[in-house]
Amino acid sequence: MYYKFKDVVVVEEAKTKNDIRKVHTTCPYCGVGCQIEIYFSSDRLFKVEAFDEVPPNYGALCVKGKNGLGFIESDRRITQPLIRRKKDRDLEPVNWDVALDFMVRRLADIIKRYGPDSTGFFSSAKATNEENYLMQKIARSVVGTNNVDHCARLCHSTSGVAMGRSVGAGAMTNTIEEIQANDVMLIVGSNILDTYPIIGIQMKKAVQNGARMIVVDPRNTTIARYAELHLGLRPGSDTVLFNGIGRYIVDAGLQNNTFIEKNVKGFDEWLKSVELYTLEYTEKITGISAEDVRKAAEMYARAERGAIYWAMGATQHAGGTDNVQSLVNLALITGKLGKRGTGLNPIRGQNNVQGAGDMGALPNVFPGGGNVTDSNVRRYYEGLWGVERLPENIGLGLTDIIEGTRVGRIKAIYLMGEDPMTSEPYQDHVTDALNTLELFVVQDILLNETTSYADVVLPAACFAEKDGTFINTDRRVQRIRKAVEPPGEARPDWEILSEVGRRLSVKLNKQQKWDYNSPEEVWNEVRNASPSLFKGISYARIESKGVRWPCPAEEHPGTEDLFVEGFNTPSKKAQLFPAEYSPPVEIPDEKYPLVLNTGRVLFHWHGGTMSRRSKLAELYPELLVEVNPNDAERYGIRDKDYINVVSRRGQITARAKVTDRSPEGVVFVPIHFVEAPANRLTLNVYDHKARIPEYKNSAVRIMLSRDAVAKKKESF
Ligand SMILES: Nc1nc2c(c(=O)[nH]1)N[C@H]1C(S)=C(S)[C@@H](COP(=O)(O)OP(=O)(O)OC[C@H]3O[C@@H](n4cnc5c(=O)[nH]c(N)nc54)[C@H](O)[C@@H]3O)O[C@H]1N2
Ligand SMILES: Nc1nc2c(c(=O)[nH]1)N[C@H]1C(S)=C(S)[C@@H](COP(=O)(O)OP(=O)(O)OC[C@H]3O[C@@H](n4cnc5c(=O)[nH]c(N)nc54)[C@H](O)[C@@H]3O)O[C@H]1N2
Ligand code: SF4
Ligand SMILES: [Mo]
Repeated sequence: MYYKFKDVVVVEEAKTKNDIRKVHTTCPYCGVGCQIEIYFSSDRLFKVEAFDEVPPNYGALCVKGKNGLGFIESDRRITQPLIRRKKDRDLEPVNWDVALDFMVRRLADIIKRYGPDSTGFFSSAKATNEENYLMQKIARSVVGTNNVDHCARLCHSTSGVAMGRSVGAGAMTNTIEEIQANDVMLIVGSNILDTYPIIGIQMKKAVQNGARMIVVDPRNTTIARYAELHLGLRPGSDTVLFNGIGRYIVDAGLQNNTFIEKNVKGFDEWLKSVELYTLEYTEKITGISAEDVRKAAEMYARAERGAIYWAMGATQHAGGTDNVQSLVNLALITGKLGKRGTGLNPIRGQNNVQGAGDMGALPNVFPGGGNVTDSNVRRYYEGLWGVERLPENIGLGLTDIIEGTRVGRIKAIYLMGEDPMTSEPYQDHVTDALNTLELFVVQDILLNETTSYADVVLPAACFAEKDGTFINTDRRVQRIRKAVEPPGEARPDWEILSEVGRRLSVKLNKQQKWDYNSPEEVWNEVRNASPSLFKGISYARIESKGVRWPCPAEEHPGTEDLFVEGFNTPSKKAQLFPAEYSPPVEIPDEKYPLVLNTGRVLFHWHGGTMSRRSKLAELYPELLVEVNPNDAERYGIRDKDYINVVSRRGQITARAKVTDRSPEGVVFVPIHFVEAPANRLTLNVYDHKARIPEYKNSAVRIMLSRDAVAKKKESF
C-alpha cells in the first residue's frame, strides 16, 4: 500500500525537447545515497529518475527521491543574508559583506571576552564532506574549540560509543549488496521500509529468496510482515532481550569458541554480566515469550551468514549505548563479523551523516577518527593546518551545547543545516536556550522553525546548486553536482565557510590560509587529512560510481567488509563490554498512562522543511497520531478524530489514526509537522555515555480535542 505512489513523477511539462538538461547526482534525503538524474527544463525542475544501473540503488528510487525535490524551487528559500542588529529588532536584509562583517566581529568579540569554549558549532549531515571538514576546521584551528558536532548526536551516537570501544569503528561493517548474501537478518528498531526504502526492498527480496528475518520493534511495522519472527517487545527493553539471547546462546553451547579465543577479550566478565538474564527474567521484562527468545537466539546463532541491522528504536534511549552494546556482544560471541553476509550494521539516517562524522564534525575526533586528546594526533593536524596549538579537551556535543547555553556556558552558536527547534527534545527548553545566546548564526537553504531565532541568517545553496561529495550508509563516497544556479544571493556552504574562516582568522590574528577555490581542492586536503580512509578516492575516480572507504591508495579497490584482518583496536582484538539494563526514565502512571513513541513516516523528512515544500505535502498532508484500537475505545476516540496528546512538558493537537500498528499502551507521533511538534512533548534526558536524547520513551495521556480551532490546519 505504501508504494502506490511509486510511479508518480513530478513536475511540469518540458517546453521543448532541446530545452531539457539532465545532471547525475545523489539524492539529498537519506543515507542510502541513491544515484539520481535530475532533469531541468529552462532551469525549472522537470523530473527525477534513477541514474543508470549503478550501486547503491541499481535503478530504483523511493517516493522522496522521485517526488521530494520541489523544495529546490520553493518560495521559502532564503535568498539574501539577514541580520538582527539588536535583540528587540527584526531581521533585516543586508549584503554579504555587511552580514559577514557583523557576524565575524561579534564572534571574535565573544571569543575574546569569554574564551573559545563559549562558542558552539553545529555542522550538518545534509551538507557535503567538504563543508563539514571546513566547519570543524574553523572550530578547531581558527576559534580553538572542540565544541563541534552534528545530528549523529541525536541519531547513532550510541552506536558510535558501543562499536567504537568494542571494535574500533562505528560504521556499517558490511554492505547493502550483501543483504542478498544474508541467511538470517536481525532488524532492530527500524521501520526500514519507510525510512530506508531501497534497503528495505532489498531485504524483502532476500526473504523472497529464502533468507529468514527477525524484526524487533514494539510497532507492527510494514517490514514486520515479512519477518518469520516479529518480537514486539516492551518499549525500552532491548538490552534485556539481547542479553537474554546472549545468555541462551552460551547455555545452548552455540557460541563460536574459536572466534572468541582468537579475536575477543572480556568473555568471562561478559558471561557473568548476563547471568541474571534467564529466559524467564527476559520474558518478564520484555514481554517476549521464552519460546520466542529461544527461537530468535537459535536462528541468529546457527546462521551461517547472520547480520544485525539497527536504527533509532535501539539507539534513542537513555540506555541506548547499552542497547547497542548488547547487539555488538551478540555478533562477537557468535563470530559474525569480518565475513561476507554478516556484520554489525547501524543504518545511517541523513544523506551525509556518515561523512559529517568521518570529516571530524564531532567533539572528540579529527577527520578519520584520531582522538583530540592524543598529542601525537594533534601535532599532525597542527602541522597540516599551520596552527601552533589545537584544543586538547573533548568538546561539547549538540545536546550539551543546548544545555550549556541555558546555563550561560555557551554564548554563541554558528549553525549550518540543522533545525534544533524541531529536532532537539523538549521544545520549550530549546526556546529558552536559544533566547539566551548573544550571537546565533543560522546558515540554511530554507526558512525553518530555527531561523526566526537567529541574529544572522546566511542563505546557502542546496545540493543541486553545488559540487561536492556525500558518504552513504555503506561508506561509499559519492558525488553531487551543480545542476542549476542558487536563488538570489545564496552561496554554497563551502564558499561561505571559507570566507568566514578567512575573515575570522584575520580578526583573531592567526596567519592561516583560507582561500579555497573549489570543493575538489577541499577534498584533496581531506585526502591528506585522513589518508588511510580517503587517499585513494579522487573526484576523477568517482565520476560515475562511488568508492567505499577505507581506500588508502589510487590502486586500492575500496573496502567492502570491515575487520576481515582483525579489529581496529591496538591489540587487533575486539572487546566485550557488559550491557546494563536501565528501565525507561519516565514510566507511565495514572496521570500519563501511555508511552509516547516518536519517529518517521515514508513521505516526510524531519521537521518537514524540505519534504513539505514538495509534492510530498500533497501525498501526505497532515499529522496522524497512531493510536491502538483498544486505547481508542478506552478514551472514546474514533479514527480521524482530533485528539490532544499531553505530556508533562507540553501538548499537541492532531488527528488520530486508529491502527494496530501501534501496540496497546503506546502512541506513535511522527516528527514531521511543526504545527504539532513531537518534541513539544519529549524529555530532555540523555544517555550518559553518548548524550543521545530519550526520544522513544516518555509518558503521555490522550483525549478527544474539544478545541474547534485545532480542526483548522495552521498555515505553515
Ligand atoms: N521517510 C523518512 N526517512 C528517513 C528519515 C525521515 O525523516 N523520513 N530520517 C532519516 C534519519 S536521520 C534516520 S536516523 C532514520 C531513522 O530510521 P528508523 O530508525 O527506521 O526510524 P524511526 O521512525 O525513528 O524509528 C524506528 C522504529 O523504532 C521503533 N522503536 C521505538 N521504541 C523502540 C524500542 O524500545 N525498541 C525497539 N527495538 N524499537 C523501538 C519504532 O516503533 C519505530 O518503528 O531514518 C532516515 N530516513
Ligand atoms: N522526537 C524525535 N526527535 C528527533 C528524532 C526522533 O526520532 N524523534 N530523530 C532525531 C534524528 S535521528 C535526527 S537525524 C534529527 C534531524 O534533525 P535536523 O538535522 O535538525 O533535521 P533536518 O530537518 O533534516 O534539518 C536539516 C536542515 O538542513 C537544511 N539543509 C538542507 N540542505 C542543506 C545544505 O546543503 N546546506 C545548508 N546549510 N542547509 C541545508 C534543511 O533546510 C533543514 O533546515 O532529528 C532528531 N530528532
Ligand atoms: S531511499 Fe533514500 S536516497 Fe534513495 S531515493 Fe529514497 S530518500 Fe533518496
Ligand atoms: Mo538521524
